[in-house]
Amino acid sequence: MNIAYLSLGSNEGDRAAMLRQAIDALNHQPGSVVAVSHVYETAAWGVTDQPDFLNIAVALETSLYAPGLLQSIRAIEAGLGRQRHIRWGPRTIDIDILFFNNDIIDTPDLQLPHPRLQERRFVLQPLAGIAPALVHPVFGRTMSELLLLCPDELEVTDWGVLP
Ligand code: GSY
Repeated sequence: MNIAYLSLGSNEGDRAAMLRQAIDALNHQPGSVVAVSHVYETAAWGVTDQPDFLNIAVALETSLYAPGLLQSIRAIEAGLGRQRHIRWGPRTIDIDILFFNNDIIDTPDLQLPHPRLQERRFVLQPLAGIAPALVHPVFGRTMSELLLLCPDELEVTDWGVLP
């Protein structure tokens, strides 16, 4: 069995419902969601002139390998209305693979660990809640340490458990 850590975000439609539906779909298809972080309302990163996101991190046990998981995630995103028009623009759901075991992958379709996770408080804050001692296989730092070192100053507000 493999363990993947995922970041989920939504800033279009009923954001909390989108996150719940994405968790249901992950449980239905590629594996079992074994941990869900608090939900955070977060200012948009990248293109900042867009609505705030709700973000969570989850741990997923799966028998798929990373490329199969990516394919399954893309199908879930499409099923939840995700359209890939504007890079870093608003979206009903976004699911990013952050880690897949300790794998290091660098292909055009998939880079693992996620190459920008250490720059994003909206990723690290939820992730450190469910996996504080998880060690980044390249940087050798835990998620708690990366959160302390993160330079991102965009606002991240803890909403508690996903409603
Ligand atoms: O990369 C994930 C999609 N996304 C997000 C996000 O999930 N949260 C915040 N706060 N900003 C974002 N910008 C993008 S693109």
